[in-house]
Amino acid sequence: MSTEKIFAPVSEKDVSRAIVSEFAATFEEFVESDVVIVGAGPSGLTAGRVLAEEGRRVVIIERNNYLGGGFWIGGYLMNKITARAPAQEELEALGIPFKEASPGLFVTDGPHACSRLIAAACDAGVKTLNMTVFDDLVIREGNRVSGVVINWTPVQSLPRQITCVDPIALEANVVIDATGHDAMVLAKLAERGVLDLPGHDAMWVEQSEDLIVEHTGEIWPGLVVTGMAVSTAYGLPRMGPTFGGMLLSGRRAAEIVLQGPGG
Ligand code: 48H
Repeated sequence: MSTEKIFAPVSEKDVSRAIVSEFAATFEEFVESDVVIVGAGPSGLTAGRVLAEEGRRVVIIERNNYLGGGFWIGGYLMNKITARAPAQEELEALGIPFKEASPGLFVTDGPHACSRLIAAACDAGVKTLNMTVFDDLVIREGNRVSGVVINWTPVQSLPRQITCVDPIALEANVVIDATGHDAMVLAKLAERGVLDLPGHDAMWVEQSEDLIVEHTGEIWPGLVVTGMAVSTAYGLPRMGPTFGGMLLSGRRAAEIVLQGPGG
């Protein structure tokens, strides 16, 4: 039997050191960035990718271990994703295979589409902090949003009587709320009574997606809203399991940041 080893001689300390030093270096860099996006669903990943392609330093905060939000599965736990024209152009640009289910309606495999969307954001230079939960906003002069307060997701499950773990903050020129139905970033302003958050309306596919893209934008100084959070913010109809509006809203959010203050 050969005594030659297949793998390089690396010990436990080397593995630990590689993880700690790389994580710390990335984290240190993104303590201050151009854009912080909260939520790694289809709208947040698209906004992040477009911004990073334009050279912006972008970090996405995601409370789950996995990225992708609701883009892995379509409706009713079935893993097919649909998109209405012209959003198939977004799928095409990412090399996601799809077919036309009926005129103007396209269907693709959720896992294939979602993994491509994540990879494209990472390839463009977006950094991600997963298992990290948005906790609050940093707000400064002129009521301008200037960053986010975050914590490790598991901290939320610790009993208060055992420990209290204070969060930390990241600074950014612009924050994007891409947290979907719950609009968690906007909810912090609503909690303080300074923003009305009506919640989304009933389903009406043909109305909702145009309205979401139209309403995507800066909702508070330094704070842009995208994706399903736009419906929640403005009381717009929901669209059900079709995702073109999320992709185009993410792109629109990025364009607004690029044109606007802090862009
Ligand atoms: C960190 C957080 C926090 C927090 C939430 O839900 P998403 O996929 O969001 P969108 O808007 O990109 O896409 C919406 C789409 O998936 C959908 O639900 C549709 C089309 N519904 C239509 C209908 O009629 O029902 O992703 C949001 C992401 C998720 O990954 C969350 O885990 C994350 O945001 N998130 N991350 N801190 N406090 N809250």
